[in-house]
Amino acid sequence: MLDLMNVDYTTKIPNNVDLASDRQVLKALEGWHPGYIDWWKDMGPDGFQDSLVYLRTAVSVDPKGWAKFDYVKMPEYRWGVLLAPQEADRKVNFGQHMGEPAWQEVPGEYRAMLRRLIVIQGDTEPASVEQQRFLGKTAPSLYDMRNLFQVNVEEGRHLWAMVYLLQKYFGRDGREEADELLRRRSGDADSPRMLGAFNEATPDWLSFFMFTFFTDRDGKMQLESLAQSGFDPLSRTCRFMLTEEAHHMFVGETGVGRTIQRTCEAMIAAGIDDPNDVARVRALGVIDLPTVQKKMNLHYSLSLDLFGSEISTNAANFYNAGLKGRFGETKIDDDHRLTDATYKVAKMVNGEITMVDEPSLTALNMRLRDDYTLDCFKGVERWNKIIEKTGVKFRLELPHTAFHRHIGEFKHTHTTPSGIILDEATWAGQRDNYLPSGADGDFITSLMQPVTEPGAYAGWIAPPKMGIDNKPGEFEYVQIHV
Ligand code: BYC
Ligand code: FE
Ligand code: FE
Repeated sequence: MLDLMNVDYTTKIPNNVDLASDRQVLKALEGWHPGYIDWWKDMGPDGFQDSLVYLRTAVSVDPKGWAKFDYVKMPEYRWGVLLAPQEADRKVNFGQHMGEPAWQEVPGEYRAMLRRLIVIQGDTEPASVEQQRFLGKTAPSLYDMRNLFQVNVEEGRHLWAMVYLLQKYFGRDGREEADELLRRRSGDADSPRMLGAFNEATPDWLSFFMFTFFTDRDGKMQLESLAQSGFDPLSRTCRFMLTEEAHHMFVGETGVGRTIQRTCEAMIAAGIDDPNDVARVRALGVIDLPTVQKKMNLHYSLSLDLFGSEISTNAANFYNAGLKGRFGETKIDDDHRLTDATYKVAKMVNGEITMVDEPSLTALNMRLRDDYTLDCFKGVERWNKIIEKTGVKFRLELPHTAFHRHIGEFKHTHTTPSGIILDEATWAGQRDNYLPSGADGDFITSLMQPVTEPGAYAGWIAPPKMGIDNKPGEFEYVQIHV
């Protein structure tokens, strides 16, 4: 019998969905594979395609021991199709079909909606790889370089996950969408990626860490909502993706944590009390905390945009149809239909930011965003603990949700990070105090000198507390020239 916990590595495409006996889908995926490899070689990590990278590969979907570690050349990584095991008798757990058996096939009436959700999710995955493709060249250590590449190959696998759903369940238009996913390019003027944040540059390692903290965390929230889906194959796919997502957020959280740790240690050693004495802190070759705050303001606000408009009929339709739930849907104690419920939404009323009761159904994006903000807040408090322990007097704060927005209720409003409304001219004058300026970027770029000696770290970042796979400090995570 086929063991759905373990991954079949005998086929060209590792999987636990019995592709071997699903000839049509296997053929479609095998047809898509060469284009994917071309895309990876063109748009994946630049300059390291022949290096040996100490990567984990999924060998099972059992949360205990699903990964094995080994040196792999990235184009030879075994990208696979891995779904969490099917739960017996799973139901649609919300919306107008609540209580019906979960769907194993696409309900005809929801085909277009579902395809759109899957395509949007799929589009972000290769986009992030494209955004990060030059970072290997300025990695602060082999450990960090390896983590970057691990994140990249797993985002590649997330693309596979969505392409499998498109090809298996959406016939010809699914195959067309799968091809389009390889054609769009992050930041391209004619053929950009679908969502705003995925067309922004990731110019340096602090941005990379902020991205994996804030933007991959949007991934977590969206995947949690899609894991609730009544369309069972989507739910199972997202459940396994979430186990990988945890590492991406670990990379972001510890990356920023190590950066501020190093900054604070250097300040203490040099006897600098004032965190706002930017010039003196920078002279130590570390990133001053106000600049870390500005980077955070940027990446948090860009990531908030990924939740869509606060009030959205799309979100209500996805929910009613049983396609996309709330964060932790099955643990929430209510009717899971939301026909009469209301939710407090931040809106502009007479030029002021005001909390207004709105129907919960149309406010689902706002609700998910609130859950996200809370999750971010906890992580930022862990960073603040690091600062506090060193004795430096400084706190990082999430900016107001109205700050620097391009989607939704506040897209035409300028505010300070604390949410005070500004006119256009004042905003223009203050912008560089709130968001990274050209000069801030130049300074950070000047620190981005590669360190490729095993066990060594760039001066602006502290070493990690522990190695990957319990490897010792001197471990050569990437054999660059082989
Ligand atoms: N940029 O009704 P609205 C991840 C469009 S990240 C550009 O408010 P809705 C990852 C919208 O499409 C997770 N356009 O939006 C992280 C709509 O267009 P139409 C990715 C935007 O639909 C790191 C119109 O504006 N997954 O996995 O309620 C590394 C009106 O919008 C944006 C998902 O997002 C934007 N930011 O909500 C790697 C899950 N926002 O219909 C990976 C699937 C909105 O007028 N997606 N628009 O043509 C969704 O659930 C929803 O599509 C959204 C938007 C939450 C994104
Ligand atoms: Fe992903
Ligand atoms: Fe991710």
